[in-house]
Amino acid sequence: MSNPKYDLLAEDLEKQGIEIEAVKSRLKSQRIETPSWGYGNSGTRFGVFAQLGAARNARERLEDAAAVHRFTGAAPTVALHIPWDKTDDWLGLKQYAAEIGIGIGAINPNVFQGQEYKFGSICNHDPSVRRLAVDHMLECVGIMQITGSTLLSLWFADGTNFPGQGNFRKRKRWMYECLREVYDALDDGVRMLIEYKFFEPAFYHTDLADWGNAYVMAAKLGNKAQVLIDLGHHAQGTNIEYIVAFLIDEGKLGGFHFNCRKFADDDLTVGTINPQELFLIYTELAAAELDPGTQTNIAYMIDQSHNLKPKVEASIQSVCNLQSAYAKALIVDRIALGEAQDTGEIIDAERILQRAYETDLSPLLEQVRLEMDRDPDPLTAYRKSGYFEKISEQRVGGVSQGWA
Ligand code: PSV
Ligand code: MN
Repeated sequence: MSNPKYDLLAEDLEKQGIEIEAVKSRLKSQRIETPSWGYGNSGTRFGVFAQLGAARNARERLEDAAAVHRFTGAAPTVALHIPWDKTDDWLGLKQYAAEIGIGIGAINPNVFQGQEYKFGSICNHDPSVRRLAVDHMLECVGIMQITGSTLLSLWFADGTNFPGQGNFRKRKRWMYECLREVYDALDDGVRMLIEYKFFEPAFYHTDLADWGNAYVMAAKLGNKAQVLIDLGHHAQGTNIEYIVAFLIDEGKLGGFHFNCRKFADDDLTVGTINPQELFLIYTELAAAELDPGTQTNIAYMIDQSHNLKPKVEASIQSVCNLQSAYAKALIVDRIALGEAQDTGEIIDAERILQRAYETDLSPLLEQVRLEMDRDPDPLTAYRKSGYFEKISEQRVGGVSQGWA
């Protein structure tokens, strides 16, 4: 079935020298992982607002992730957080995931919520707490062997609130020792991703404050360790696309947590407040992907826990925003951009990016979804499906296992 809007767009893009079939095939292979913790009740430190139909346990969270994948075709895996998703039957959970059409992705240890972690985990002055944290991460490595997960995704709440509270250099060495032990337990083909955050819950200093800190740890550990960029973990003015390019060039960009940084944690919808920034990030990612000399293995994950928007809808919206940013990045005229950069034509370089960014690619994305046997408008299709009504009726009462 031909779609006149798509035909017109395809014709225009082809005139610009863009190979439309190649762009479509990249879009079809785009994979985004959603977080299990995004489907349960969550909130801010001021309070939690319960939502109708919010997932109460790991199985329900898998079901929601599977729904997001059914409608988008681009979110085939879900990241788990341990112990929020803990079960005594990992094999059973894995089988259930397969039955409902979702895979288990990154495993996220939680070494920040237990009472014992009040003064941190792997940088804690108390060796017995550091031991506890390492043991929990090793337990997660064991879980990965059952679920078949290839990513251990690490974030630490370690830091101090007051000058003099901690010995920075000792903490740095403890961190490395602990990470080393976990790293050495990783199987072949498994990677450790190290996330950084310059604030919260500690505000005087955090032990992995920025990409440089995470990079140093990853570099010392070895090839299986890489840096994870969470968009929310930067100061407002940070140029994230530059960090992306730099880490890719060093072979140390392992993954993303997509969200929006205009929040005191990291939970706003990716690509809604600053879509141009997301496009510029994807422009770097696409540049690396299209360069035969550059090797990348980047895990694209969302890290958002919506407490205002309906959760499954917000996840579908986020996946669509990521598809849109990627599509625009794929149509950048890279040859012309390179020429403009090499000749110092700043205005031309900027206009090349602007042209791609301002092109409405929704007919292309709709066409891609149709060719993938999905509805061209995932959000509307989801709303019409009755899924939300079903979970709202079914998920009443019971105890919620997880963040809140
Ligand atoms: C911390 O802010 C973080 O970004 C880490 O990735 C956690 O694992 C996640 O949020 C959920 O709390
Ligand atoms: Mn994160």
